[in-house]
Amino acid sequence: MVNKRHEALGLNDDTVLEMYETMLLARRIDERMWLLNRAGKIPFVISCQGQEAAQVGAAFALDRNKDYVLPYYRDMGVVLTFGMTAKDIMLSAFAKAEDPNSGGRQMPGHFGQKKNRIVTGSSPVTTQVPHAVGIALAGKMEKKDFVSFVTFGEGSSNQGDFHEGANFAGVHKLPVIFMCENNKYAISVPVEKQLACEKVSDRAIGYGMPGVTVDGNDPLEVYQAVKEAAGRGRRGEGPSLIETVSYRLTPHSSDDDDRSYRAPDEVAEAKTLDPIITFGAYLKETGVMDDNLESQINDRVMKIVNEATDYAENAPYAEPEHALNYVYGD
Ligand SMILES: Cc1ncc(C[n+]2csc(CCOP(=O)(O)OP(=O)(O)O)c2C)c(N)n1
Ligand SMILES: [Mg+2]
Repeated sequence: MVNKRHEALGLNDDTVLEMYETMLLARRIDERMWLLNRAGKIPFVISCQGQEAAQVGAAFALDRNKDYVLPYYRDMGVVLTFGMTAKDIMLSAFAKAEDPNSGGRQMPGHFGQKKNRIVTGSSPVTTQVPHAVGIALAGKMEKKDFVSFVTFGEGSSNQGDFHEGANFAGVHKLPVIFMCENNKYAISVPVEKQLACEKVSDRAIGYGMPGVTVDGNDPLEVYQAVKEAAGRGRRGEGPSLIETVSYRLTPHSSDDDDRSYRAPDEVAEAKTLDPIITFGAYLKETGVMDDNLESQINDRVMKIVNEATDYAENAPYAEPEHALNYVYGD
């Protein structure tokens, strides 16, 4: 039997199964949203597909009762782990009044839910980074023991917001975990045309923090890196930069045609490393999951996705006169 790497990380079989189920739920919600989009029922999809392992591995390494997360638009795995439900996400996709993210006001993928300390982001990429740093500063000033976890794409790591936030967090030794989900593309621009350095994590040294690059298709490797970074943050040792390398398995969004800038062979090749498949295989090789358990998990996930879809499709839209609520203070 294959070595149970998860045990060396302090994870038991039930926890890694829960990780797998969360990854699978994210994938199946995402797949459903593409179908709904192509059927003309929801306006827009921006996918997590290919990044679920990085997202779920990272979120499981955090404290879901006290840490703050500032996810970017692909982070369905992060927000599901932090307590957002499939129903919440579908309500957002259908832009319905009950959507906890924004009452149906924003595009899907703008995750935000106060009760779970999921801090809403904005459409300009990387603006969540200075916010995460500010939250960490507030936590340090108030002597609270949470870390703030922020994610962004590798293309977005070229924005000034990232560099300003990382520098400030480095100088003030703030408990921030910067996680760059490198999926090799920024819309049509491949990573070779985005960065002059070899790795996004090479940038950490410039801001006085440790930087590592890990396999973003392996939730256990990501878990370990984030766990270590969270420990450093909680001990007052400052921020960390983690780069997870995976691949964007879908077009950039439902409005993009990726055949115009990348070869189908390249996508097919990346699919052989699909974390849903490779982590499922690991669970089987280690005897944690068998075919029967796999089909039970799959059935459970599909039931959740079906119920969430039906609920959200039938839910009411916001009243038109509510459109200006919360735009300005009362
Ligand atoms: C400041 C800003 N510039 C440009 C855009 C348009 N835009 C949206 S997503 C995106 C690509 C981001 O790529 P990356 O950071 O690698 O994230 P990915 O989508 O690959 O996960 C761009 C250019 C934007 N939203 N904000
Ligand atoms: Mg990218």
